[in-house]
Amino acid sequence: MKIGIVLYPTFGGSGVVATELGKALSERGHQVHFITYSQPVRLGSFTSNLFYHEVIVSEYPLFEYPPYETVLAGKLVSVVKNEGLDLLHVHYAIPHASAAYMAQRILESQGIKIPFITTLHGTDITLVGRDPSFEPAITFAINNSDAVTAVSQSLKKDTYAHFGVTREIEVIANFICPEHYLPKPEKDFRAAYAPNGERIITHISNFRPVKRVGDVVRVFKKISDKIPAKLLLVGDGPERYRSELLCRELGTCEDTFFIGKLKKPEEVLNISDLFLLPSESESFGLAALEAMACGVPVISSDRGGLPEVNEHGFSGFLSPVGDVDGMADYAVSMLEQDAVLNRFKEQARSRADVFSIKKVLPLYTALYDRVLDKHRKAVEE
Ligand code: GMT
Repeated sequence: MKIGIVLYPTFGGSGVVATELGKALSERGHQVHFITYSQPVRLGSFTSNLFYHEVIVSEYPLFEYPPYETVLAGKLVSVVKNEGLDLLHVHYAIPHASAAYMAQRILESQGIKIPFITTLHGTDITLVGRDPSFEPAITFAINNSDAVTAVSQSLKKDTYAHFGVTREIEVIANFICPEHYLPKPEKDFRAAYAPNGERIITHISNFRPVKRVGDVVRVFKKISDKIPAKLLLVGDGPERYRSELLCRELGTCEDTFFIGKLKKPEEVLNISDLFLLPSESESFGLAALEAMACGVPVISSDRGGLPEVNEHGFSGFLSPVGDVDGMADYAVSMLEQDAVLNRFKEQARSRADVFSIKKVLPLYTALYDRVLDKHRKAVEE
């Protein structure tokens, strides 16, 4: 199969999932073409059937806002025609689904028929997408996709609740490639951060308000009042400065490390004892799944898709949003004794196995086959 994957190339979960999906498909013999504005951060090295097509928007003084969607649609038309793609799979509805729809119509006018699949990831529906100015285009593009998937039951429910979506949405959960998360002893720099055997607590995000990084810092303060611990904060974004101020206010700076963005989060996760994700909303929580894959238990909020990923009392614990005391109590209950912590670590890893690429990839390829089959029949009629 020749598949075009449209994605955000950044550290965000939707881009990571789309990149890993493309890599896994190419390893199984499919030809994959990534189409986006910059090289995806998780791409790594190329193989013979992986391609990257950059979308470049020309600058022109008239454009206060560069017309990315129009240029993307044009790029899709060109890649579909020149590479002979069989289908397009767009990750994140805005503006990828409407650009794909536009490309589909243009190609149809030239006698080329190609289906497109839209995968909804979260903020395209729960946050940004709810803005009334986006809603009509999103609803239309979802209803006119050849297939739509959502990364959790919760996101599927939210999509039906907030958009006039009438079509079927299939849930295909996010996934991890377990072998990427195996410990690499040469990269074990635990002693650099925790020289006296302190517990290492980690949070990874884009530091947007929805992630509630302030709660991470507050929970850590309560944990470190009881147990020697260090906090590693990975990522960057609008709330970083405020989080740094809060550390100073709470007097936890000495034990906190702001590491910044990392291409390989597993290097930090492999030395971590606990992962915190107290988000206001989270359609899935890929960062939590990556932590679990490294054998790191998770304390998260109970919002959105998180209960579908983090099994309460098994891979970690769930607490209501903002319940800093509850989250700290759960953390201490896990971190106090090695035996308890080790049990949770094993359980976290085994929970992550449920989301292994081996189980999830066949769901995508089966969907591709179904969509292509239906499409071929429609063309023949
Ligand atoms: O976390 C973010 O804000 C980035 C965003 C994205 O589109 O990359 O993440 C969303 O998609 C991820 C991959 O499906 C999910 O794991 C995240 O839960 C979701 N974020 C939110 O719902 C806030």
